[in-house]
Amino acid sequence: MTVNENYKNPTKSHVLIFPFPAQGHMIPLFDFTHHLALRGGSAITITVLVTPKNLPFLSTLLSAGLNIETLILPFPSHPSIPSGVENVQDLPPSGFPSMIHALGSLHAPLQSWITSHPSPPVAIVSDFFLGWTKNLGIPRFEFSPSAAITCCILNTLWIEMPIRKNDDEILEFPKIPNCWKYPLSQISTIYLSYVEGDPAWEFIRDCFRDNATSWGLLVNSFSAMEGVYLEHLKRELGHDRVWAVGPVLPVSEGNNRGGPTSVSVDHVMSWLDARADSHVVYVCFGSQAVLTKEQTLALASGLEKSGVHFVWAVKEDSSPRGNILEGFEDRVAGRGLVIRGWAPQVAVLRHRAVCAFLTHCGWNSVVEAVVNGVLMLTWPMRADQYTDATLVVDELKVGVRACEGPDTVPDPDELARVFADSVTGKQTERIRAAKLRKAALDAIQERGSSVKDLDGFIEHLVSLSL
Ligand code: AWU
Repeated sequence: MTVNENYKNPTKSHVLIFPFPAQGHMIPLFDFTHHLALRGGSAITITVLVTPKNLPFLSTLLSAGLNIETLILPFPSHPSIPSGVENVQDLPPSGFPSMIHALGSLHAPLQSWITSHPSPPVAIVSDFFLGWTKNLGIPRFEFSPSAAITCCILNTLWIEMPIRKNDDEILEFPKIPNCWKYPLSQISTIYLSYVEGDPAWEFIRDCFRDNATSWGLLVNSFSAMEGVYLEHLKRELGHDRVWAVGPVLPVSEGNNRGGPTSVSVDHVMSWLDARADSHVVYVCFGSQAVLTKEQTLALASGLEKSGVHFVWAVKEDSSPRGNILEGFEDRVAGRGLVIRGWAPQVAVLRHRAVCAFLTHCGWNSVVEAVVNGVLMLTWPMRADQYTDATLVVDELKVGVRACEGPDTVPDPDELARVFADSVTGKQTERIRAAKLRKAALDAIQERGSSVKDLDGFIEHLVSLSL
């Protein structure tokens, strides 16, 4: 993406970027910030707000020689967050609400930084979990690391607050195109945990409601994939300051996208180089999900029975489980590569040898599979992953269901069939995935829809400082 020299802006528009401290949220917003700095050139200057322990994740961005400064504020203490923890990676999935609530305590220090700044930001771009940043006296743009359909569903849930009776109740969303409906147990985990009257939960509810009344919205998606939902959002929000700027991809293969790993990127790449085209299944469940011992063994059995070649990123938590895959790796040697810890996911999905991706349907993983034309085998577990899976399988038809649920232990024989079929069959889905890949790449070309939206956003930023 080249600098757009058309922006005439002598005063430079200063924009503050505020990510939510979780890999799946920081990665897309930092990558977006990189594209924003490149495209905006000298017309804008950027400050990124992080707490001290999340500063290392900015290393790639800060070493890119761009107009980017940092604002480092101490992590606020919170009764439910152990001292020293500043990222939800170090909390159980149930830690999201506490993290959202804790970060709200940055309001005062952030407000005083803005007020006392010699050249204060004209706007703030912040993660959708940080709706309170709408109340800092400058226009706030929500950045959604999730799909446009997720924004539609979250707006409906937190504004209409449908009564939750039981997990099996079917919740309908008649105002959203294609009339989505879900068992209550499959919609936003945070919404399901909401406790009326609890001050922390009232704060969280207000954060989500602030999203719907913020100045604008940026989504890591593109109009050819989610146009109907992007147009619904413009109608629902009452303005057209909705910009689809995806697929948001890393500008460079920065090292620090995640965490430690047992296998070097070079080894993974040379292993894949030795495989035939479209022969490898990649298995990864994002930066947070940790499979139970039973799920891990069932998945290993399915991979072994299937006979496919695979790369499996196994995420382990601190629980002392020993090597539950002992013997498995020997039995699949030569056709299976197990990575303990962080896999180079973007590079793996881009490799010619990879043909299918068993994924939990975190939105970044979906976007990365789409932009590489890789068939998705869906196993949604929580949060927005069920709606992502529905979009992928039922609407876009570029994936097939493999399993669902955070506690489900899959049948190894059924899983083996899905794996084998994903390498030899599913031509219809594969053809559709190739077409969607082209649409994704077109969106981020010079005259593509997402570059036009990025330009529209930058022009709007420049207009705020005139
Ligand atoms: P992804 O969105 O795929 O999954 P989570 O990490 O679970 O993040 C929200 O982010 C999702 O919509 C939520 O459902 C929730 C959350 N990665 C990697 O490079 N190597 C690894 O071994 C593991 C992950 C990268 C991957 C992607 C990101 C994970 C927005 O799912 O490439 O960019 O980490 O994000």
